[in-house]
Amino acid sequence: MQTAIRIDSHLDGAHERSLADDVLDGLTRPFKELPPKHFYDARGAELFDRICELPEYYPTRTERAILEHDAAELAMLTGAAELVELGSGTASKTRVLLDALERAGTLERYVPVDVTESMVRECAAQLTEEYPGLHVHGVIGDFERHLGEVPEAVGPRIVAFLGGTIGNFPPGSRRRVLREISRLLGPEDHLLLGTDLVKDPAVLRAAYDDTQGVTAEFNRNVLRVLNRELDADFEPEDFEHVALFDPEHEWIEMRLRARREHTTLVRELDLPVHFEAGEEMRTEISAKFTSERIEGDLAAAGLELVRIFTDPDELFALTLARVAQPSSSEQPSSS
Ligand code: AVJ
Repeated sequence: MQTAIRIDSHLDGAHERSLADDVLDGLTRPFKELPPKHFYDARGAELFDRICELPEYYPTRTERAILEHDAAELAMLTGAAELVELGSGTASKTRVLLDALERAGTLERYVPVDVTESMVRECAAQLTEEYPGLHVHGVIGDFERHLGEVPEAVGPRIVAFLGGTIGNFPPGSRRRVLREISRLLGPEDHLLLGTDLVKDPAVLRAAYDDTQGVTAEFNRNVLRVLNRELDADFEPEDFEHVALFDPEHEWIEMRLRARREHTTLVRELDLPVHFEAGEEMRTEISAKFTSERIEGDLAAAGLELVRIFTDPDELFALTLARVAQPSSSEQPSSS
């Protein structure tokens, strides 16, 4: 008998090395910068969950509403036997899709890909219980490095990259990530991509600078990660949370602004880091999209749009895409 759960782990200390490399690289630049992926230790993940519940932070609940509204349509358009989810986390939105695929009678397997081992194991156990007959093949790893470890498809698949996380990548890397994801897609498969949309800057700024200060705490949490993992001596309260909308790039930037001049020591790297009073360090970009940008990025990755699903206020988009079919104009028939 085949067991319902299989989990492969690809964690090998590379994550810790990448933190050290990113800190050495990012904190020695003239404009200091830390990549957002290091926000998510246990406390960071918890703070992010709280952000998702905030009245100002519309993306999570809007994406869920779109899924709830259009899951049946997605099941019909894709006929998917499996759902591969990149950055699956607690898989809370996943159930909406799994329900629709189960109702359509096509669901066979769920493949969560996430760096957090406990989340992959717990959701595998829960989902196999909730969906009798479902196989779960978890991949514990980083979606920037371990996409090659995703198993062969068991049938038509949806690769879901939800939440708007693609917006964390600047334009060039974004297209590289999409191209790598596209390698998981055969001719019968689909990508389901969540992206936040361009809108009133005041709405955007509020979503990243909530009145309760949860996002500020989330932002400062990266300093606690550095303190713990690299034996640094940041004083998180020495930094002020900044969230601004850059209208030229159409992205939100989060920064940490030093309240006073000081030098921090990152002991594990033997690295003193000096901050001027008022100096700002970039900790995240979160790109906001138009349908043109979504289509352009897809095309650059060899993908084509099937359909964009959005909410009535057009706050957020879920885009269904597939590998670009050579069009008749590009490939004139030789016969
Ligand atoms: C998880 C990357 C989609 O950019 O909105 C939330 C992270 N940062 N509040 C986003 C985040 C500040 C979030 N993503």
